[in-house]
Amino acid sequence: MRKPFICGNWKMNTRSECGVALAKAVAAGIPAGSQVEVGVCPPACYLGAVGSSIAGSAVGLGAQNMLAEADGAFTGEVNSAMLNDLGCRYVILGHSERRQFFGETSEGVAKKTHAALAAGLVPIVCVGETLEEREGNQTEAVVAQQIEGSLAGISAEQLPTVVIAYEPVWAIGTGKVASPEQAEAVHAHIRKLLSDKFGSEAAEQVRIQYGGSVKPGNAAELLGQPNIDGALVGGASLKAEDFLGIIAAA
Ligand code: G2H
Repeated sequence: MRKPFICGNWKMNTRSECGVALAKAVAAGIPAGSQVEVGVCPPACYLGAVGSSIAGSAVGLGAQNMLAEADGAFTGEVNSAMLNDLGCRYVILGHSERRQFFGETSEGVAKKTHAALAAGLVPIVCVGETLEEREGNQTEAVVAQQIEGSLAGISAEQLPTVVIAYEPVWAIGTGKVASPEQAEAVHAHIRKLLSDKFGSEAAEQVRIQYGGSVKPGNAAELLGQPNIDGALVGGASLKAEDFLGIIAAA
């Protein structure tokens, strides 16, 4: 009932020409009639070029971040109106790299989530624990706090539009992937949290992606779990062949 959603997070990689080639190759490689939703999130400076190259294809465009504010004096930033203008469908919010390197808080992510929804964008809200937190048996509490904070003020009617990405920080770009059982346990926990807060009907509709070293070789087992509804893919989204392999596994 939940459509699988595979999204590439290119992070701060690619250049215009190779990004366009990559996006085109992904669009061309998706089998006709595929039941998988696919997105790519290039760096902000390449959204226009990549977006034009996949216009009308089965691949949606997404941004990696945005500011919640309307136009104004915010040097170096982009907002939801600009992402709309460029044809974006998705925006990744609160990725752990933004929380870690740019001081993003769940409170700030909630503001962005509201702004994204108001603009008709699909927010991909990222949560996940560090290795230290996992080893201290704090995974469930940390994820609960992040979910609670990042979705503050969201209504049950808005919730089904939101995508959650569970990305254990210790599995990001490290080659260490959470086992399907570890990932499923946290995904089930997240769905229970959503169900308690928003009701089971809304919670059942929310796609919860797994992220952290997803590759063609581990994707099928992860995506076969009942509460894993897709993947947010970093490194393996930079090669069309690998990314298409993950899409094929969904
Ligand atoms: C997690 C993921 C993409 P990777 O950050 O969001 O990256 O697949 O490289 O671990």
